[in-house]
Amino acid sequence: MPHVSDSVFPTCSDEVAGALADGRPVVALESTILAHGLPAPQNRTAADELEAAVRAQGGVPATIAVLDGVPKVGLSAAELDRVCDGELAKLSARDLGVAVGLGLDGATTVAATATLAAAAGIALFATGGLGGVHRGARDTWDVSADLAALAGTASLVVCSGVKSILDVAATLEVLETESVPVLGHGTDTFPGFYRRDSGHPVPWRVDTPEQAAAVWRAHRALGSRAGMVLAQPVPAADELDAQLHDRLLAEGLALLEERGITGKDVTPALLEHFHSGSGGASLRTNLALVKANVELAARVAVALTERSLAG
Ligand code: PSU
Ligand code: MN
Repeated sequence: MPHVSDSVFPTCSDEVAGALADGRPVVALESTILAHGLPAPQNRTAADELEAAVRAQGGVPATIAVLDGVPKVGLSAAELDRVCDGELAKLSARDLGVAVGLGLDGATTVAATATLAAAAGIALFATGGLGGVHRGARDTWDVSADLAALAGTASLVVCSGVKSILDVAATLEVLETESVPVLGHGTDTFPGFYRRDSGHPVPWRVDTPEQAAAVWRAHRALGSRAGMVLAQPVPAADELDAQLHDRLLAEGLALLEERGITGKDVTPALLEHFHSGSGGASLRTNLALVKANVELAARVAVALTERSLAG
């Protein structure tokens, strides 16, 4: 189990600690999507809805953030308020030590959340879209640390593919190089976040949470240290219109250039452009896909705890 040192071992809420001790299904949820991916006040409602979605499937939610320098796994309502209200820093895996060492607050990305979740013993993790290789990465070198984290962290991330703002083909190549299995759930094509189909095939397909759980068990039993991606498309009724999507993407990328936005501000700026430019349509899409991913993650977590799969 990768953990940094005993002094920064994540602090689990009583509920999460109890569930882990009893071997009950737990699903990790990230906080960057709340603090930087969704606007207020919808982010606070989303935080509750996502946790409720885990519970509805029989799981225990564990939203993760760093508060006052403490990596927390499982947040109280007041702590969720802080994540959603405040001006929290965006913490990727490399920033965890800084935040802990300096006693800061921060919202954790996929990379940082997966690191803390695995350290706490939580395999399942749900988010919206994985970070990846950005368009133009040949010049900017902008490749999300989410990929490196997945390469070395035992985390099963349920997502709607990678954000369509990225270079999807290059991201899939990196995942292949890093030996991170990529599974489509009920689909032969890799999802494109706001859109159901990124135009790229998915290497493997499963059709049930039980199959995903069986693959994860075997992946771990074979000794892989890598994570795994379980990708499912946004529900058809919530998909963003193709033309609107393509227009907002072109505009958003131009805006980045114009404003000189780089580094960790790129993804939040593009998501915000989609949300404002679509009059809220992309926000509905984003919320719908995260909720569906959280539900699927909880079902896989439940399947993992079932003894019939133990062999
Ligand atoms: N999924 C969403 N919204 C988000 C993210 C994922 O629906 O805001 C966040 C995750 O925290 C992910 C981050 O790790 O975007 C990627 O940021 P970057 O490209 O800077 O690595
Ligand atoms: Mn980046």
